[in-house]
Amino acid sequence: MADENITLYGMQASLYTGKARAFMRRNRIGVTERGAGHPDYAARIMPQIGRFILPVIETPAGDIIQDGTDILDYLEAAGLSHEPLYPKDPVTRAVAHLLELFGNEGLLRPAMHYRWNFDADNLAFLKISFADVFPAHFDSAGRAAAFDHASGRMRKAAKAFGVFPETYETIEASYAEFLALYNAHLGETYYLLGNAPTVGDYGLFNPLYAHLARDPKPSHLMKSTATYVWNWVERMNRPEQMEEHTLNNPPSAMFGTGDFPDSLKKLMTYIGEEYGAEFSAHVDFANHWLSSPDRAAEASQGGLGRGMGFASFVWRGHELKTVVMAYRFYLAQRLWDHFDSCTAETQTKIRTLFTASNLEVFLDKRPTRRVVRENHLEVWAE
Ligand SMILES: N[C@@H](CCC(=O)N[C@@H](CS)C(=O)NCC(=O)O)C(=O)O
Repeated sequence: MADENITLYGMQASLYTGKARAFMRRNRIGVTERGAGHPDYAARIMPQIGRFILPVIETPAGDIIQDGTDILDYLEAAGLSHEPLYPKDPVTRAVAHLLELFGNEGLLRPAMHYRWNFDADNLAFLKISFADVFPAHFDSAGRAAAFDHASGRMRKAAKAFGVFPETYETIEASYAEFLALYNAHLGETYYLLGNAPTVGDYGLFNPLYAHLARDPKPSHLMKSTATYVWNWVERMNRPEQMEEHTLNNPPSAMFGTGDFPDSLKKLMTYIGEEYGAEFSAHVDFANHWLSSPDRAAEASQGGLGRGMGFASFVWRGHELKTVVMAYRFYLAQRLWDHFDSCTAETQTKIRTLFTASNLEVFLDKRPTRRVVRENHLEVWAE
């Protein structure tokens, strides 16, 4: 390797690269970023991870880690972080895992809508941003063709997440509600769960950075209607040690069970409304899929494609069908593993808190098999 830094293969406009980069910046971990158009990505990295996907890190010792969540855990386990990813209080940690799941996966509709349905505002910007993943030898016609191909795939992906002309208005209203709630919360605290970022902040950072803070259309929306959220995005992405002074009474520690502010509980209630039915339908779909003998045999053969099929549910008055991805269960398992490891007394506290916001589905609705990651792919465990 060229230096002693970790190499991050990513892209400025990539949603899932955001949290890996922010974590390394905040923890001042030496990193050299390469766009995935770098020749090493195609020649050395892709053959090892088996598909085109971002982010990936390669350590000076030659370890290759794919997946934003696995990257954070790897760096934390290597002792490279100075801010703990997981809150010590077990109830707070359950909330962090819920927000990790929702942040990674529950805001894809606004992220994709505000990126791909405002071409007059966004397209010139996106064309330049996407060049990160194109080989350097492409000429301008090659870049234009590659952008058309990549953006065509992403516009298709937006539909798979439920973004259609009939849902645009509801997506905008629902995202405005999210921004208002998160903005109100961040008017009381610098981070989601107190005085330092956790996996919950990093989960939310994914959609709220590359798409919703950075693309021109939603960037203006965030700056003009949710300034505290914008400030949080900047803070999450900043390597300098900051002495903050802009809030009147920010928490001096992480929140604990007894002192969750109302603004956090309102955000949790929003998650139940926004994402509960979808999550539940996806688990039902996966269990049905797993219960068919052919599928079960297929599942035990190794890597899963990204999407298993489409599940139907009602979202804010719309009949939606969205793509079911095993990766979401991989994230939800982190909440379940934590919950299952807690004492009965703590479990009761977590359940009481989740029930108050209609979030029991996220504790109780589970696939019949676990998802594990093997050779950089999601696989159903035996
Ligand atoms: N769970 C994955 C999600 C990665 C992911 O979907 N990355 C996108 C970029 S933000 C990607 O590589 N897409 C390429 C494609 O689907 O072709 C992670 O965090 O690594």
